[in-house]
Amino acid sequence: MTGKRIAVWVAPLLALLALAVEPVAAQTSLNEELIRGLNIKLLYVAIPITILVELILVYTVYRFAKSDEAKPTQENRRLEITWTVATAIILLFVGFASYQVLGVSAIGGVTAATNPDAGPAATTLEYEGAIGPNPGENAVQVEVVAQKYFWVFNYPNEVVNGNESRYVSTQETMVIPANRTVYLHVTSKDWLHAVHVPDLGLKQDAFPGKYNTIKTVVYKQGTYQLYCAEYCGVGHSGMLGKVKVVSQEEYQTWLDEQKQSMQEE
Ligand SMILES: [Cu+2]
Repeated sequence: MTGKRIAVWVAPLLALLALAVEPVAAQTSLNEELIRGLNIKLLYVAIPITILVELILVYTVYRFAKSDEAKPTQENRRLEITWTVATAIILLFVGFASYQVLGVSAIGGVTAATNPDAGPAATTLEYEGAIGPNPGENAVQVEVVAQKYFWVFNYPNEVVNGNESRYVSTQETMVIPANRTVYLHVTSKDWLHAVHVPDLGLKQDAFPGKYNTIKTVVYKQGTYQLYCAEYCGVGHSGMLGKVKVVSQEEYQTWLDEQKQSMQEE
């Protein structure tokens, strides 16, 4: 290969790699930012390929429409090498870009493998599978319990009056602070449900008898819609909730108020 030909191959490869590591603009949450960023990167690659393939198709139809006898292409080594290398470059790009996103525990899953020194998970049921935060990670832990047809959000670390078995617990609206790591221990009390907050890029199955932990950092304060994303019966479409993201101060005030009102009960 001549220097010029190598440059023809290397230049697009470098461009693709640069695109793969390029950060995208801040979104609502870490999860949403990573997922959307990957989608856009893949779209940048997919659109030119689509246009190229369609152009070749239209050209071929036009050019050979009047041929009586189609002549098949004989062996063409240069063409074969071209499409093999071009496909390899694209697949490498897709693999590299996807791995960068899937390798992040907020997307790929908070598993024991990625989190061997995990601290204790704050849960209230005797189930397996919940993974706690990393050491030194100042995280909020919320237990998300699905049930026909509503959501319960427990804050087991936020005990009321020093009584370990009494903790802050809410229904319908989960309150979390912005810009702080949040671990959600998702489970169910009856059968299959799934927690889904599309605007935050969060989705996880709720299994009875087992925890699935997901993780996020929300950047933007606001109220986000929460859905059940697993058909669970006649009340499924009404199995809704809200995620209210507030500042750290507001979050603390809200917790104190909850504890106060529970003490008075
Ligand atoms: Cu459900």
